[in-house]
Amino acid sequence: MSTLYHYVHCPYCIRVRMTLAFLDENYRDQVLQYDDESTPLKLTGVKMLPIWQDKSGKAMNESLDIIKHLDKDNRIPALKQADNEELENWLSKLGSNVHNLAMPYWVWTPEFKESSRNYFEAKKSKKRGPFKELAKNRNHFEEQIIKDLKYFESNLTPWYKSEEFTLADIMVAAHLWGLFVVPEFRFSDKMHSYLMAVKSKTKFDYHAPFWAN
Ligand SMILES: N[C@@H](CCC(=O)N[C@@H](CS)C(=O)NCC(=O)O)C(=O)O
Repeated sequence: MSTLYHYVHCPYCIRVRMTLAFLDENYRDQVLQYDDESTPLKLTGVKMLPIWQDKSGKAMNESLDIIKHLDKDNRIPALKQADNEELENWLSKLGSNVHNLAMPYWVWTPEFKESSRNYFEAKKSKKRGPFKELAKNRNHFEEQIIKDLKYFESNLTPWYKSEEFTLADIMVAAHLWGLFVVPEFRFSDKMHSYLMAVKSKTKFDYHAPFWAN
């Protein structure tokens, strides 16, 4: 059977999990500890997830390449190139604030053990500063996210820049899903309905790996 190696909180991994759920693929779900360097290095030569390993043992990374590989019958439409580029820029700005806000919470979910939590915090703090400081500034990150989401909401027609569900919706929802872990964060009614529509379309279940074994 094919295997998906992933981190539960990782937005790029969630893209692939949403795609797998949408395509109704059967696969082995393997959540890796964040401090496990040897498994990804052995599979692809880089410590980066998601990794998809097919039945023959061939492994690949890069979420969008994996999605293209899985969606052989082109069941998931894509937006035009220019819209995709705009979306990537928006996601990278939004993603930075989402990570700053959510990381101090993600590390306390059952995905992490003590050693992977310490590894994650040490690695991420190099770029973003200590998690204690991130947590102190959470109102600022939240304000930025809410501002950026307004731009996004104005492009829902009813899917992102489209009358039909596309890969862009998977990419957006995957980047936002981690915010559900932040206790006081609230999406607007419109965003919440949109995310629930993506969930219902894909049959994605964020917590399923925690209950799998
Ligand atoms: N461009 C890659 C990005 C994947 C990525 O950034 N994965 C992060 C987790 S969100 C990772 O594996 N980081 C490992 C590390 O920093 O140790 C994709 O789309 O798959």
